[in-house]
Amino acid sequence: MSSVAIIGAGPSGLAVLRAFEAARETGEDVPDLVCFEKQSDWGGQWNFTWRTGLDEYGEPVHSSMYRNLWSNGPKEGLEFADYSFDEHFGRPISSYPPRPVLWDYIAGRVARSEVRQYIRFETAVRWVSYDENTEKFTVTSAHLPTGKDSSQEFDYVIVASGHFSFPNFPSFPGIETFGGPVMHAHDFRGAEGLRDKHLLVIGSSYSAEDIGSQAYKMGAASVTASYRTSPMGYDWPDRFEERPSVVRFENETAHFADGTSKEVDAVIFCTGYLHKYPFLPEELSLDSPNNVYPEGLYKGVVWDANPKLFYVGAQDQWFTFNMFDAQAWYVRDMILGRIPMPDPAERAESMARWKARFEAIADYDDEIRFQGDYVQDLIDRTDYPSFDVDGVVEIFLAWMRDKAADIMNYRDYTYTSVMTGTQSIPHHTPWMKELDDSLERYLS
Ligand code: FAD
Ligand code: NA0
Repeated sequence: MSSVAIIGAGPSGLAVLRAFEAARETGEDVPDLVCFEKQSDWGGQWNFTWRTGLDEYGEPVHSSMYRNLWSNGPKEGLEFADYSFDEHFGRPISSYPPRPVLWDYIAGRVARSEVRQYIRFETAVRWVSYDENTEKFTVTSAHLPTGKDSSQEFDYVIVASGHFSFPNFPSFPGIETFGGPVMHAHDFRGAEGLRDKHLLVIGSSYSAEDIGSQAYKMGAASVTASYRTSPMGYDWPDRFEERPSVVRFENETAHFADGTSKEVDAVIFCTGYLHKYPFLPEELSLDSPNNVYPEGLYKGVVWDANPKLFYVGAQDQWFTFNMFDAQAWYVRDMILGRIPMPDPAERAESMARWKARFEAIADYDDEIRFQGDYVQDLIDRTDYPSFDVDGVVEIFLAWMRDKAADIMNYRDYTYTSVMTGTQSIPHHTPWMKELDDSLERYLS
């Protein structure tokens, strides 16, 4: 019996466990599985913590999520094909649920199976090495409550440790003279303290958009978003504006590339995250910007330089949970031998074809279609329940249009599930007025 180590029990690692469980349910012999998870519960980013910096064991805190985080895309885009929202909640819900509701959904699918027994919680993977002679990996991990280290051999390793946890934290001239709070989005836990404050967010992607919107919602005096390459360009309300790059700080004054300046009370770096795998040697470690086609991965999951190592969830994400499923089922079938591993030349040819298409991506619409085709390519090759991927692409395109039309209220819009045909219902309270993100309030 072969053995598989899975690093991380977030949505990607859980997708892998669920994929093997599904094979077991059909009578297949599956490998010995060990899933290492450094947090005390599953859910990855969706497992909120109030902590920042280091946790109670001196480990870097994983989750970058915060209070009052509501899904930034419609749930109809991420729905599992084998476990619908209808099945979990028993009735239609809105299209943009808050974090605890999505955590409940993720956990609900795996809680009713046997997969929890494979997870070693509060156990951080410290190092993975590969022996060319034995063709096995050695995974060294630390049980955090006891500090006890242990090592174990595996035939395969699946990296599902996420890539929105290690901040990309640039510097700006004069920032050391800024007297107010300066933090990265990774350490942001809620906007309540920003009421009546002037906030500067640096960046022009999801974190800048959402943390800026949170601050606005919670009564910030003003929000200024500084872009490096291009503005988000939404029709922002009064008190919310975009300016080009910060060129320097002088105490509490930020000076921008267009010659303007603004005095602000707090600065949040929404400058993204690094792919960082401190437990992997260089030759096994993915090194990529955050994009939809990281280099070195055949079919987006097989580490080409050592095809016994896999990554799940390493792409930038339009599709999330159902893409992790598509990847997990595919990786599972490679490990089970249901899908043969192509030789290096065939892998190189496939990667070159996808890369050429990736390099031709012109805009976000193209990028969404690229990821849709990638998901379709994977689900066509396994028994993961087929679903209308093009329908999901259309939902994402509609979401982009709806955001452009109404950036502060788009979360009040509703969409139709391609899995069940269920039309979602509006949440009982408009997003701008809803200050309670609890599951109880949501379902009330
Ligand atoms: P993660 O969720 O990051 O899980 C990785 C797991 O690996 C964690 O549990 C971690 O503790 C564990 N781990 C890491 N290193 C080790 C180690 N050395 N040893 C043991 N365990 C380890 N997606 C959406 O679809 N909708 C959203 O609205 C949305 N909002 C987001 C908001 C924020 C602020 C962020 C940062 C991301 C958001 N995402 C959203 C994307 C999110 O990353 C995915 O939904 C999903 O969580 C990715 O799953 P994952 O399992 O790949 O990674
Ligand atoms: P993210 O927004 O944290 O989302 C991660 C941004 O940082 C880009 O705008 C980039 O600009 C900018 N940047 C990088 N270096 C910079 C520098 N030196 N100076 C100025 N700007 C700089 O990160 P990215 O990678 O999207 O953007 C980096 C993930 O978190 C996403 O998957 C998102 O879905 C998720 N998220 C979700 C939510 C919700 O669901 C909220 C926050 C984050 P440039 O110039 O490279 O364009 C509510």
